[in-house]
Amino acid sequence: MSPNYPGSYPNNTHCVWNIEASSNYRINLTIESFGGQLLDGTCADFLQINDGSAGWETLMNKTCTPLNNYSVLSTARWLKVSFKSDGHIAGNGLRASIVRVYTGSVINNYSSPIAECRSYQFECGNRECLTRAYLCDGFNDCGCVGDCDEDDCHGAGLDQLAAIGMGISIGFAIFIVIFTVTFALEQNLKKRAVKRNIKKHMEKSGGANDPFLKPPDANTVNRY
Ligand SMILES: [Ca+2]
Repeated sequence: MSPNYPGSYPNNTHCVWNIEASSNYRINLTIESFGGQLLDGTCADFLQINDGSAGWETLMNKTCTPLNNYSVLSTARWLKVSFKSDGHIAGNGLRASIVRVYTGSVINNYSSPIAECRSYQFECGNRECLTRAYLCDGFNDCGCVGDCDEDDCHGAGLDQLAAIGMGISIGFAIFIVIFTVTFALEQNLKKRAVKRNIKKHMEKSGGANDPFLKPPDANTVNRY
């Protein structure tokens, strides 16, 4: 069921159910009642059903208009059901049930579409895999309740603090490198400019005999 059923679901609701039956069963899903929101010809609040026979990409149905006693049967032993609402106006929500259907033999010509999470990902309670950046960011990206990305959030998480600290360190290191290189280039340019000026002056005044460039003669030094 969607939250608050049979009342209207909350705004910005995101629910995902990854359903897995035993190896010799398929899944019969019945949408007993559903009402979403159609806005300007686009599904604003919708229900989506994906068949798990070849990954989750096989779309069985996506709707925001009412469904009653609508049934689908999975090809293999997996189904994925998603429900999402936007930020305003809510419908009646979802009530559904599942029954496993014995196939008479083991379905072994399909592999599980439920992926193992990568080392940089977080495994949600509903077996969705999320990048850790989605943890404690204020949005329910997992689409579940319990062991989800927004549970047990007390301010910024350790991962977020570590990421912020690393970002600041990298930024500071880049600043130091740019500052050092710029300073060295500026000093080098100044030295070259001074050398050019001296060379020009020597060429104009006859070179090494130029009193301006020679050290002061002892006789020409004023004495007091
Ligand atoms: Ca989140």
